[in-house]
Amino acid sequence: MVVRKDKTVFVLNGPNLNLLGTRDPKTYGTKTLDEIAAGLEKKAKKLGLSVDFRQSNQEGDLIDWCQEAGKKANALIINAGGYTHTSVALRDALEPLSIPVIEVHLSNIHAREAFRRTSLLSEHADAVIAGLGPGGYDFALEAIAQKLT
Ligand code: CA2
Repeated sequence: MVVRKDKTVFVLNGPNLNLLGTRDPKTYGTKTLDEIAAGLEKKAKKLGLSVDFRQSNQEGDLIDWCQEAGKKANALIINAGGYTHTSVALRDALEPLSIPVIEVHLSNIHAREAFRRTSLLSEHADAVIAGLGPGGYDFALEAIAQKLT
């Protein structure tokens, strides 16, 4: 019997994304992060992938998880929240990764305040998706499925 091992995609979410669905629906939509995770896990199954979906408000956790992704994951999707615009340390954690990395933002960061228009992470991402709401995670997963097959 052949046992297929699904390829693993780490999906990392940064600060305050645990608050999705509680306020600011105009900017971030109405779905909670748990709902986004559930939808993505369903989609992953169909694509023959396995998703490891995580959120933390701590910069160090996100850095540790990027390092872990380098050892265990086949691809990484990251919405680093506010750390996108500030964290040199997180950028440094992405730099050595040799797996596909897709940066996702729910909102169009380029159509918002000036400080959100810069991402320190994008240079070390293969692609960036912004402004498509939770669907951005789905598109990222589909792109990764294509890249990995
Ligand atoms: O658009 C995105 O996905 C962001 O990464 C979201 C971050 C923001 O700092 C980035 O500039 C863009 C913030 C997520 C906070 O989400 C909340 C949702 C509801 C209530 C409060 C915060």
